Amino acid sequence: MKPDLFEAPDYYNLDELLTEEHKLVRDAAREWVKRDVSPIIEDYAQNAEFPKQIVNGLAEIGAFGPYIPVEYGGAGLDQISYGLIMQEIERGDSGVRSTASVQSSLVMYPIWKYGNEAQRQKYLPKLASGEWIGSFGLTEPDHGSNPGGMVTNFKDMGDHYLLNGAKMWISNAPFCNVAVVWAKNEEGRIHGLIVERGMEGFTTPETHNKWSLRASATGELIFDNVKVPKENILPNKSGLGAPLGCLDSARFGIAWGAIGAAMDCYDTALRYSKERLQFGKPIGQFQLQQKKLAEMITEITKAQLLAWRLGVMREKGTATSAQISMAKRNNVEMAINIAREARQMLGGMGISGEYSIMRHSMNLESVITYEGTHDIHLLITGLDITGLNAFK
Ligand code: TGC
Ligand code: FAD
Repeated sequence: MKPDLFEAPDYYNLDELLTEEHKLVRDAAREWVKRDVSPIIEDYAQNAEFPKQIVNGLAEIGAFGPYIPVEYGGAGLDQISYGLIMQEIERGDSGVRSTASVQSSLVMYPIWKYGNEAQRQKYLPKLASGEWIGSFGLTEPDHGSNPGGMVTNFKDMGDHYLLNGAKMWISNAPFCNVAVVWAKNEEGRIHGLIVERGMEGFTTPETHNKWSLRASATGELIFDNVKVPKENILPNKSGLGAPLGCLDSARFGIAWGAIGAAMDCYDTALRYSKERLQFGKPIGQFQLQQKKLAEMITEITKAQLLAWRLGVMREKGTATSAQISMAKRNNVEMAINIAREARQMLGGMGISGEYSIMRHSMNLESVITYEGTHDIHLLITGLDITGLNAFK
């Protein structure tokens, strides 16, 4: 792969909206991605392998639990810092950002918010340091967009719960040490259970043949009469709102992360347009190519403003789930469109692993699907503005 020459676009001087701490956190993540992710990620994606050696680095830049209090090993940062870290990681690769998103928002967040003190003390420091990796089991083979229909279930056996069912498309599953699993009790109420690797009847087969998110490990979580200790249930919230609350946090991170992927594609295409000569001129001198670049930077700038404002509202605690949906949907679509246009600007080189664009483009096909599909987020906005439910 070409050396990482990334220069971040900031057309509206948005750095002026950031604090010194934001910039320090962002720059540390940016440097780490340049040093430890960019040089290796193409090979790992080509080999469909997660680069486990970057786990310590992710922990060091605060990517595991950016906003989890320091007393539990988290970085104790604010929401905009969290967003900036996700932006920088996804600038490197969406699959690496996936690992950080799942660990932070889908595993540490529910343990912190819905768990008891013993659970926080037991799991959060190990997850923050990267000693343990977590996964989040909500999606099932027959229940993706409609997680409320899940069939994974547990029975109260007196001194333990007996868990049965299967989860599919689970990031980090093949090597996770611990999984936050959503399942129904005998009354049909959804609860979160903490399942640990090594519990009898718990297996995590890897999903192969992915053309997208190849540097992230995806798999199933299978529960065949797994005895889960009673102290492993998350006691402080139940119902579908519990997993959906975690998704709010992860979707917020994706709204920022997608900007990173888009910035990388734009920056690569801009540089290429000045270097590549055709008909005796740099291709960046042709109006058609300038149109692409001008539209890219306009869309990136709009997405940056949306994410920043959402971060301010998240920090104040006023952002609604529907507002988060709008940002996730808009910014991922923005990124996928930019990846496609940028790829065309590189001509044949656009499909080569010499450059990051095709990898981003393929990754974003997962990002536009997971954490709620593009359609589902549109319907969430539709419901919010009309009061009419078009899901069912
Ligand atoms: P609905 O009846 O609307 O709601 C059920 C209960 O949940 C509450 N609620 C929320 N609470 C917190 N945050 C949210 N965002 C919430 N949205 C809804 C709601 O108030 C209600 O509470 P209560 O107390 O009245 O019971 O539920 P529904 O069954 O109609 O479904 C609504 C729908 C379709 C929007 C929702 O189910 C949905 O978002 N579907 C998409 C599924 C999804 O996003 N799955 C993601 C799986 S995880 C993943 O993809 C990780 S990828 C990670 C990576 O690698 O980065
Ligand atoms: P479906 O729900 O079957 O949707 C198929 C199509 O129908 C979509 O276009 C959808 O928009 C549309 N559709 C569905 N319902 C409606 C409706 N009411 N109105 C209009 N259109 C509708 N899940 C986890 O729990 N944990 C993870 O860590 C995780 N990681 C993932 C990693 C990857 C790489 C991928 C690809 C997925 C991951 N997922 C994870 C699962 C992801 O959240 C689901 O794929 C997603 O929610 C969509 O579910 P589905 O694939 O079953 O599609």
